[in-house]
Amino acid sequence: MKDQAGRRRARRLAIGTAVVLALAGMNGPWLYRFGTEQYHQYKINKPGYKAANGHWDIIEFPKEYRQDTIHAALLHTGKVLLVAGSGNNQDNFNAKKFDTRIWDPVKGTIKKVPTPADLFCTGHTQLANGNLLIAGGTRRYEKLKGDVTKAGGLMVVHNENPDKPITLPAGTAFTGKENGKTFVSKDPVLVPRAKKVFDPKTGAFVRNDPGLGRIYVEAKQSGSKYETGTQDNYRVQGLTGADARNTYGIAQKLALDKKDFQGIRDAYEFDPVAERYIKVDPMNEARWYPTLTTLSDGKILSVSGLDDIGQLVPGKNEIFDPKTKKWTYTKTLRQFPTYPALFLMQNGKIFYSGSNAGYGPDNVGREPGIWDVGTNKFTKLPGLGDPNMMETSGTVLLPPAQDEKFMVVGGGGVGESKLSSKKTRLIDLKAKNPRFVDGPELEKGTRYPQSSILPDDTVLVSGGSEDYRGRGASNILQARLYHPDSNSFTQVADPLVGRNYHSGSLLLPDGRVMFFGSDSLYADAANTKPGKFEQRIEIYTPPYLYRGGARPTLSGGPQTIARGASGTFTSQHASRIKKVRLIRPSASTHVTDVDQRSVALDFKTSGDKVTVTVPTDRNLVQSGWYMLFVDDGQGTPSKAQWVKVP
Ligand SMILES: [Cu+2]
Repeated sequence: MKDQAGRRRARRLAIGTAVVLALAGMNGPWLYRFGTEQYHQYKINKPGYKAANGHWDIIEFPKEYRQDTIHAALLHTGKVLLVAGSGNNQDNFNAKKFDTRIWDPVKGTIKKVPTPADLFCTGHTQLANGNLLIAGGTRRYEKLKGDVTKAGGLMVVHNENPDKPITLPAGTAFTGKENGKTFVSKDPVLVPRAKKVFDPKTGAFVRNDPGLGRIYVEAKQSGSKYETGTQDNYRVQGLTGADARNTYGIAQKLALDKKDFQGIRDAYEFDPVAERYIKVDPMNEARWYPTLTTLSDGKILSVSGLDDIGQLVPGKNEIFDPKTKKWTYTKTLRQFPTYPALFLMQNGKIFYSGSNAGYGPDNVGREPGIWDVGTNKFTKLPGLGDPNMMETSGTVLLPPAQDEKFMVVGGGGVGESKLSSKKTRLIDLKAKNPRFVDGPELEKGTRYPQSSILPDDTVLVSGGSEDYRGRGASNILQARLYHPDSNSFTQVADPLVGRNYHSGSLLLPDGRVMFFGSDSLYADAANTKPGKFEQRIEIYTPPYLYRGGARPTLSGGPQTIARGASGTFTSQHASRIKKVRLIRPSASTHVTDVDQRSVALDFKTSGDKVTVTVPTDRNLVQSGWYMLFVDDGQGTPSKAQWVKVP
């Protein structure tokens, strides 16, 4: 008690001192700022302002529920899955503290969900059965230069024997033929047998192509004297006879430089009804930062990521079959930087906008194009503005999805570059010769812009930062609505919370938009104090919910409508309905959300009924759960009804 009273007194004294200091420093500008802040609060809360600009509200969870949300997905229960894993926090990782929450945006309730692995920087997409497929995550945190004590890196083990594969156990030693230095493997590796190559015309044997295995090796002892300068060929210790001749390693420079994050193979389905993770077959490749995209046949393509030794996956892509729940490699290789923005097109091919989240060499897979996964043909798309600033840009399929127009927003230079782009770029994939053209500019160069499709066919573009991870206090507290019909932006109310790296947004079934995450490198403008992860949620309520007058109602109707089929719903405002939209729920991380899309539906009204028809194209309307919105003549949407397209 005495202690507490003493502390309280001390605090009162401290507050008193602070007030005195503030008063001492008080002058014109301070009073002015106080006054403008009050006026600002008055202004942004006026009904007329909200009806024109919308409104932002911060949501802070009770302390024990807060987490570093890196991933968010809207579930067909109307709740939002928020995944942190270790949340870019090495202490959490070391303590195996992996977090997931389920939040009900209407009731405001929040629940903890046991998290089976470190899903920090996993990939995800909505499945036809209503589950969320989640694959990849974190095996090990990065080690920055200076923290790396043992020289190490990638060893590519070669097997020249066409008759059998060879397994090298963990702890295998490799000695350089030139440099004489010895490195030891951290894990076992299976090296496939060599392939015999024959001349296709004569059938004569030409050569053996060695089987390759990739493994991380490091020096036995600490220190820079064990570093190597350049590429060398390595003898494998402990092998004899033909094995010793057929098996060898090749490594580039093995040094004390930064070691990147390492991925995991684990994959899960998240069941929104049971609210738990269900383990499925692991991927063939470990992946940290993969993109998962639904293909024409309903299978899921998994692309890119850093592998289990922290290297960009060398073009090995794989496909998940939701029926067998197993993964199979695609037949050919194609390499992309991490979290590539890959979208299914109406012709069944994949559109790659060039957006990505920033790991991988700057000359590999950076150019946008159209990819035929079956034949592996890749047709480059010309005209992209600021092509060297595609990292941390955002890509969105503009509404309605039928038009197949995409917008690429902002972005920055490779790695920790200070460059960032003000541009938006537009491309019409239905044009005869599609090419990017510049759209309206943002005021500032913007990395990490969050973009969400709204049911009235506008796109909310918000936040981001001018410099890498908000350096120099460069968060951008601005939001705009993009109007595809007039190709223009209108600025709306400013968000209250800055959001850069590890952030995202998603449309809620009631027409509001939820924002999560942000991971500033520094807490101050001078870049001297470490940043803190942004754990607050923010909700944007668009102008259409402040217009006065009743929003259209929508109720009843079937829960399932097949492609090509119709369903009849009840609306007290049926005669006012001007648009019907089917919106696929978001699954978002690192401002990458390849799931969200808004499909226009044909409809008829009669009395208080509205009958909607789902298009027949499976590439346009992928199987799964959707939010069905009806909009009145002002663009005011109903609340969504959930509809399953089988
Ligand atoms: Cu990340």
